[in-house]
Amino acid sequence: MTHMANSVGWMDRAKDDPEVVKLRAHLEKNNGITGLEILKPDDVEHAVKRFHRDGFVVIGDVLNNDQISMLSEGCNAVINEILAMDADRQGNRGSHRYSFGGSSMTRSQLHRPEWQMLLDIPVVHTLLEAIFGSPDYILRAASGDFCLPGAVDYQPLHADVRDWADDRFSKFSAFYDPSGQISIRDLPTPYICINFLPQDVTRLNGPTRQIPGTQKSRARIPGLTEEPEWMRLSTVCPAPAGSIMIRDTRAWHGGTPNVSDAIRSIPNLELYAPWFREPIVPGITYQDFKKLSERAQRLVQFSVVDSSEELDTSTTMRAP
Ligand SMILES: O=C(O)CCC(=O)C(=O)O
Ligand SMILES: [Fe+2]
Repeated sequence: MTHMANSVGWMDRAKDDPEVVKLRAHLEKNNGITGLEILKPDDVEHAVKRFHRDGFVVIGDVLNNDQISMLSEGCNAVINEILAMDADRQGNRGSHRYSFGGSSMTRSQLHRPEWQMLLDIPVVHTLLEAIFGSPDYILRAASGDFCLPGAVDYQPLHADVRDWADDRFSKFSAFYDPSGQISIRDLPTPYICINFLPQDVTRLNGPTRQIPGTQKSRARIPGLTEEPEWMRLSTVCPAPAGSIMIRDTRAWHGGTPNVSDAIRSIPNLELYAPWFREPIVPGITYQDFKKLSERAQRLVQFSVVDSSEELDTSTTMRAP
């Protein structure tokens, strides 16, 4: 067991600061999407419908207890390395907020066995194949996020893909319509993120907020000062450890306050639709690749380091 003090957060804003106490009471009472459905792993048809309607869906009982412990220990090991480099808890996604991938030179944690384990969960493939309508989706990265107790600020709502209709000269543009008629939001989902929950996600520990049905919206995403309260409370909780959250990365979402006593981690796999690509940074050695199942090898085929090259997996606060 990797031990970790859960007092790793809270510094400038005290746990019993009156504003924090007030926020905690407010969240305890009001946080969470009303009637959030947690589907069963074999409820594939329903999951696909929900995903296309809402831009996300939650499935329970995907990880067993051994997988939950392994993933949780893997997260804690990485978190310990990152926090050792960030005494002030400045984070790399806002104060007390971090990206697992953004903290590795590979922009990924695919070199770790705990994230490799996620590549080989049959129900995940059944769901992805049903959503993409094809088995030929490809891994982009194995990453995720965590927030510490004391992450009291909201992360602004955002999408994880750019809307290329507004950003047409980006050198990373993989989709660009010169006539300006079609944007990435007019297409089927280009890229999915699956977050795996190694602990319960509660009203208080920083549940991700998801705004249902925004994956195809062309509206401007509201900033923190214009965001209505119902959106701030539109969080994916309560959800038990072992669940997964499957997200269309175009849907509006963001981090929320962690005013609990414990770290909340949401390690992930990020997957491109068969027809969509952006540059992929290799994250797994050929030796590790050879140990994976055939199914997992197909998934990571563009993430393997050439056998003659070294993989720099060192921890950094800001990946290149
Ligand atoms: O931590 C979360 O709940 C969401 C984080 C996120 O969406 C991001 O950093 O892109
Ligand atoms: Fe995000």
